[in-house]
Amino acid sequence: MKTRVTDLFHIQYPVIQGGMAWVADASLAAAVSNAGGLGLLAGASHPAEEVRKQILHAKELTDKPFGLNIMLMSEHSADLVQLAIEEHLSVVATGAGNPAKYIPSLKEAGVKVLPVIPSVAIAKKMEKAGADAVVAEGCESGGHIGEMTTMALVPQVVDAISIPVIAAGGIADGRGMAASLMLGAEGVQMGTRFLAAKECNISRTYQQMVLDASDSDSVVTGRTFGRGVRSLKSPLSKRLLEMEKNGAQFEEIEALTMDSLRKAVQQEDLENGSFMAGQIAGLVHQCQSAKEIVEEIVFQAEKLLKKYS
Ligand code: TUI
Repeated sequence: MKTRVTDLFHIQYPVIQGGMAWVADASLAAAVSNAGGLGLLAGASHPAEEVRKQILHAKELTDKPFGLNIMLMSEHSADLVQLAIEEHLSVVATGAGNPAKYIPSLKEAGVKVLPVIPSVAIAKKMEKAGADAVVAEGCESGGHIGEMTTMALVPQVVDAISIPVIAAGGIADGRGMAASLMLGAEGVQMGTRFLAAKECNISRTYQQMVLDASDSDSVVTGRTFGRGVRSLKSPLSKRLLEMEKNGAQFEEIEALTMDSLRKAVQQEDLENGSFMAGQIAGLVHQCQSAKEIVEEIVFQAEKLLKKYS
């Protein structure tokens, strides 16, 4: 399956793994890259030297291209940009902010830049700033989200810009991938499906919650502040929604969410964990290797695309 995205990143399949904070480590990123997709390491809010260890580990696990996801709310963003350049990474993906000021130095160093965007206006800004491609992420996604759905966002972004568009949000199988390509996307990014990968090092509690989730088991907290975060229903999300209803401050909600993602991923903390996942979790029932996931999705999408061509 060749698109401008496979050419751009020198990968076999246009399948990109979400750069999930606290989740996307060397084990997962290398497994996705080895499977022919593009793995991403999560910069999250880690200092550069910690992320460097993950990069070196990933380089031991794969000789295929992989990238670093920089979450722009992190105080270490500038250091992570320098790190990506020093380590000659092939791509930097960004989320939760505007990466424009980092694009010239990354491009000069030959690092491809892939911003995640939630609207047409920001997509246009990113193209102008020199991004190589964008991920158009709908609000079906887990984690920090915008307001647009994938179905409405992707074709409007495709019409608005000339660089390749990758669809994200609500995609977990070949049907979602085929649909994304029909909308004009040239690849997909998936987070939730990879939460159920064998190489994904999250707590058993977290993985089981994803496998057990139904279509309506996620909620969005923080929306009143224009900073929505989608996670699976849990004691904490219930508490957060209650706090929000009672007029809690944004900082209170945000601080609680950030730290609780770590508690969900690294500890079996059902009470205080924030189990970020997308609406498509209801479709994910099985723990499989990254290779099985990537191949199954691509082959199913190819079959569907042939059937309707
Ligand atoms: O970034 C994500 N998803 C994330 S980041 C994250 S870590 C976190 N933890 C707790 C609370 C908050 C964050 C968990 N999930 N997705 C990509 C994404 N980027 N979604 C939305 C955006 C975005 C939003 C505004 C991108 C750009 C933007 O504004 C750009 C501008 O011009 O200001």
